[in-house]
Amino acid sequence: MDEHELFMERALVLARRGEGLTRPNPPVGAVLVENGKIISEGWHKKAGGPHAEVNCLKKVSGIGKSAVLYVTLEPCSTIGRTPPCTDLILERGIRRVVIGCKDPNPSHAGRGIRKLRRAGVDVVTGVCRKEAHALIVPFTKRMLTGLPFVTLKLGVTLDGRIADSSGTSQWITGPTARKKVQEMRRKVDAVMVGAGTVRADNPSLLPRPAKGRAPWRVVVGSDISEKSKVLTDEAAARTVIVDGSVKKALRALAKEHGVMHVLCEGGGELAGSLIRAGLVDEFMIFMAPSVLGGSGFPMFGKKGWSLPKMPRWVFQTLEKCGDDVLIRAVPEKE
Ligand code: AOF
Ligand code: ZN
Repeated sequence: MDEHELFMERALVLARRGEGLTRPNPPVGAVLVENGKIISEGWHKKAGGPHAEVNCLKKVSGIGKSAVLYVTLEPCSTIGRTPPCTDLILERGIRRVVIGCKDPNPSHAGRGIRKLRRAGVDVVTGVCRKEAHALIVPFTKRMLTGLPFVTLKLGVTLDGRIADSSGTSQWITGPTARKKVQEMRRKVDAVMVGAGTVRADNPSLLPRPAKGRAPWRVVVGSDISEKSKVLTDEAAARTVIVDGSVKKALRALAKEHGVMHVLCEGGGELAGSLIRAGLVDEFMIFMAPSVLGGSGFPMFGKKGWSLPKMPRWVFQTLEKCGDDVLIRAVPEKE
């Protein structure tokens, strides 16, 4: 790893602290380096609040000529809720900026880089580009399509069952997998389930410990008890009931509440319908080394596909997760 990558990795770590907090803005991290040492750090905490660069630069007074600013995302160049970071960089006399990836926001894309270069700043781009891109995938999806990025997470047996014939699903996967799901809930803007899952498990759908994070809860189907946790707990105001088109509801959540990343946690019927609607961007399948057999609930519902029409995925990663296995996959592009 070269020096640029080392400091960009640190900026990425800082940026990740903002995941789940910044909607509709992307999580961004910045570090200021002088003589090979980090002298200041910052990250974006909230839309409307200071950008990562501002949080990083406000902590230092005199900035030396040799200082290098590392930012995971191209600095913004126009006035949004906050003034442009490119102006601040120039004002503070920074002569060298290292960027992770370009901002997909059409009102910035490439402009920030050009503006800095025109002012004589030495700009290096694409350092840790893959990771920097990966971090803002939900932001990019919403920005370019108006729809949030949907991760479908299911905990299944080896034979693809999510509950036994009585509807009991707790617990198919082990504590390590469940802990990982809590981490995932902390990073998203909304957690979605079908009404059947609310009836069967009465989940809160909130991350534990919450630590200031309160993703929207989305329940698809209206047939749930008034006493359900999602309707009665302290975060009840943030529950949306969808009794119609899921796509429309997701678009509205993206538009009105800046929701960029939705985690769907089942059940099978909703999972199947999301696939049919082409709404799933990523699959996270936790597979337990156990079997429920034919009477258990199938992970994608009762209705299937014919072989020529079956959905195909591309496996991305496969890892052991406690006693279970975590498969990350994405839909195959036609
Ligand atoms: C940066 N640094 O930390 C972030 C950036 O409304 P505003 O002023 O907050 O601007 C939002 C846009 O700025 C957002 O759509 C994205 O393009 C960029 N986000 N840019 O230089 C940051 N969060
Ligand atoms: Zn900015």
